[in-house]
Amino acid sequence: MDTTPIDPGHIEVLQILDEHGQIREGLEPALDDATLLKMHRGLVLTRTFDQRMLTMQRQGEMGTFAPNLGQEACQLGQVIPLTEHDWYSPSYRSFGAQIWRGWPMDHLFKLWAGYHEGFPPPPGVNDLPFSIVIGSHVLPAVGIAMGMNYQDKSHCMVVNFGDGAFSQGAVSEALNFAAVNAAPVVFVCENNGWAISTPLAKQSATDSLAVRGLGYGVPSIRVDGNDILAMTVAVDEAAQRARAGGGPTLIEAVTFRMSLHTTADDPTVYRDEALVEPWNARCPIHRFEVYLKSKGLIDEAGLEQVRSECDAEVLEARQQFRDTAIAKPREIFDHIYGQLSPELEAQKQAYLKRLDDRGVE
Ligand SMILES: Cc1ncc(C[n+]2csc(CCOP(=O)(O)OP(=O)(O)O)c2C)c(N)n1
Ligand SMILES: [Mg+2]
Repeated sequence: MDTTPIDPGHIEVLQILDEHGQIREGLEPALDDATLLKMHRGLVLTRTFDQRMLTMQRQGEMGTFAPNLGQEACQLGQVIPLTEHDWYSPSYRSFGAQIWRGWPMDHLFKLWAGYHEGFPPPPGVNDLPFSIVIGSHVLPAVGIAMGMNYQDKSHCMVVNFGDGAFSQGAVSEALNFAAVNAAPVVFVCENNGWAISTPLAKQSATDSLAVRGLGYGVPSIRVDGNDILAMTVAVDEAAQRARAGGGPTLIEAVTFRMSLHTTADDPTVYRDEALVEPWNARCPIHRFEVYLKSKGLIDEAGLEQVRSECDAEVLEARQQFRDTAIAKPREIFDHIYGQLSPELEAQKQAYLKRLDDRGVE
């Protein structure tokens, strides 16, 4: 046996745009002006959608949903480098990425209001529906990536999961399987510090989750998840390596869950608000706006215009949702099993009778 001490490996940490909107020397990516402005619009649209959804939920128009305040850059950065041929497997908090990938917003409103029409990915969008069973979608994502290998396709899969999901055994299996088989997959662990009420320190004995990738032989990197430039560059590099046959990458995107876990949650009962405060200064949108202004790409009036255009777009989608979402209470047993068990069939008949008795269509 070779008794040379084992190199514990090296985790690169990437930040391009610091908290003050300053570029770290020599790291500015070559993105054209139109792309930078499109990225900015994507960030603002994501936040606007999030805020409108929260209001609609509080007014009783929306079901439970998982806000993504503060995680906008992290989410967009993981899909900006993807082509329409690449695949994306989101988590329940990924609606910013889904909008970027082409999910119409009225479709997403339907999804979160509980209309089954909102769940399937729109035609032509190579995304999977998300799974609420945390971590369960990561192995199937590797399977799809393996399929690309078998079919000799030079595309990749990006799969998103949280710091909490990383504790699920299936995620470890997925990393190992992908590494051994050089599956073209980019694992993006969105480390927002919390898994509902469980802080990272109770989830992991290591500060960084990226170190786990080294044990599987997966190139791994820790990225400032509130820096859209760093996220885009890291995912682009990983996606290119995957498409070229270089196998998987693990990206730990460090961010923070500024808001509620879901609208069914109240973090004030388990989280000291003082922990949230420092992250206000790390706002991913603000720092990108400082950068765009310093490049002369936009000014205060231009920012105001983007905000009001995004709001109008979201309100139009909300109207579309209101006009087309029609509750069909008679369908609630129809989309789960191909054939109902005798017990469920009996429940269905009893339920339909109640609707009949009350004159519900
Ligand atoms: C297998 C499983 N166990 C428990 C839950 C309940 N649950 C829903 S979200 C969540 C926390 C997930 O945290 P994380 O993976 O960090 O993602 P985040 O919500 O922070 O985006 C838990 C425990 C679940 N959905 N699935
Ligand atoms: Mg989390």
